[in-house]
Amino acid sequence: MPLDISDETTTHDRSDFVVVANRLPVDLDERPDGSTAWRRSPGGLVTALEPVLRSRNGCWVGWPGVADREIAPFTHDGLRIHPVRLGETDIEGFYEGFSNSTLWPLYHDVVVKPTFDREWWTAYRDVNRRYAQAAAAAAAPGATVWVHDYQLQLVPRMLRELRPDVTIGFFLHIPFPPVELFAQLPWRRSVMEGMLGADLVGFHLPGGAENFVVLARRLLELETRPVTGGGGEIRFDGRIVRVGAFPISIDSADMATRARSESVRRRAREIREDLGNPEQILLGVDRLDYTKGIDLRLDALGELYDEGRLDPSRTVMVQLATPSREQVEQYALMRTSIETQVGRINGDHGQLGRPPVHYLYQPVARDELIALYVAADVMLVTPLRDGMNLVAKEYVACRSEHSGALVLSEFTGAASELEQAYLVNPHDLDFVKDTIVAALEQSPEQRRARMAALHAQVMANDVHHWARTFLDTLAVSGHATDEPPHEIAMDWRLPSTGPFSPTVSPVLDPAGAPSVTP
Ligand code: GDG
Repeated sequence: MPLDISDETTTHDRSDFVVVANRLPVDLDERPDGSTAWRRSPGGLVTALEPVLRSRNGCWVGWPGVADREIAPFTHDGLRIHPVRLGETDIEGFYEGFSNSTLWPLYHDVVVKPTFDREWWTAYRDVNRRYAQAAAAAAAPGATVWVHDYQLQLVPRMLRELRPDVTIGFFLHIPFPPVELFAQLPWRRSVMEGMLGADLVGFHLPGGAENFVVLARRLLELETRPVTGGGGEIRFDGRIVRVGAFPISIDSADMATRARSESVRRRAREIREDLGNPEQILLGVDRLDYTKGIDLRLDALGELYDEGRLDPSRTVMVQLATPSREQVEQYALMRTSIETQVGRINGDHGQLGRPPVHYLYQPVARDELIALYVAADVMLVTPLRDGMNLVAKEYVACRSEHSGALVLSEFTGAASELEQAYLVNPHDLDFVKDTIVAALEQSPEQRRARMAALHAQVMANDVHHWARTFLDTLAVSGHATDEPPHEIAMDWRLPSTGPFSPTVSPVLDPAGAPSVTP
């Protein structure tokens, strides 16, 4: 039932632009003396959206990261914040359960078996409704609402029921899986219909957009059509839903500037000294997650030391693994197994005070991370599946001098754009090993040529471009089906699929069915 928004006493507080994401861009800092303060959590999303949030009286709807806190909407550093309350059982069922033990593994090629639990689904639906209600309360008449990611796929439709007057965009930050994987989900219809509540549904890659359109046609039997330049349109519920690919990026100029600063350069030199002045430094930076392929790159490194192809006194590795989802069993198991691997390599190949693998299981400050990027000769990014992977782009943005090399999994979204990286199939251990050696041994000319191309790509396509392109497309999307469908040439900078972006299923899309892409 639509929400009554006619009350003039409250509408002046509502926002013309609302971002809805699982987490707020601020964290509640609880000090030992019992006092609390809000601290900005730096992230690409808030950086990208800040100018729009400020110019359009914007508001951010999300969870503040602490359980069972009822917090009234407030303004922090000029940003309007609308907190959503989650209790302990919501966190278990909605966040740790359905979001991170059902959807996350299912959408990442079932690297780990997803759990289908009916109670988690109920929690997911209930919590999505709460976010939709908060967004409905925050949005001014005719506002634009941008909903983010897999935790909130039901919000667009729920929000549309409450507020048919608003324009709704949805962006998925993780891969959208091949059709036969998505079809395993017992609640597949509700999830599809949830996203179809949006006027524009965005993915990182054309392959994800294509999978979504095929599912709409095959599973929901909706009418679909391709759009000039890629993506598609779906007729749903008396409206046209636009679907497209918008590869996310980073604040490239800011990253490059920080990397060139004297303090970061100095810290990078100190890091090299602290590591014992090795000839070459390999670096891995990931949330500790089974999708990131940390174990595979350690396998490769261990074998290279075992075989004497790398000398542990000359080539060392730093692996920064940021703690993540520690309450989820698979993450705890993964941590133990990675730490066993690190221990074995250091036990076999280290000397006193000189371990070949330097492993940190803790978040580090932004400038420390950038100093690590600057210090590293070869960056190892080897996920089994990753929607985009911002770490790869961050490393490249830091290489203004065109030094360094990027070893990059073909199964990341970033591989579609960073074609000059050393692309690897992370499952092919011998190839990963050979590629690491090739990246370490490349000539300075090769290094410069490859990195110059990568750097130019990342500098030209930043997160501001991503946000602008999505919001511009959203502004011209969403119209009643009695109007002729728009013919909008989208800003496609990618080939129609990445090297290994999800493919269209032969199961639900039999050969001969009309393709949705041109
Ligand atoms: C999801 C998708 C998609 C990491 N450790 C520290 C730290 N980080 C920062 C990195 C980077 C971010 O976290 C990680 O982003 P990724 O893209 O690599 O990976 P996910 O967290 O899985 O992100 C992914 C992304 O959403 C955006 O759409 O690319 O595919 O899975 O920015 O720098 N930052 C600091 N200290 C750390 O210790 N300061």
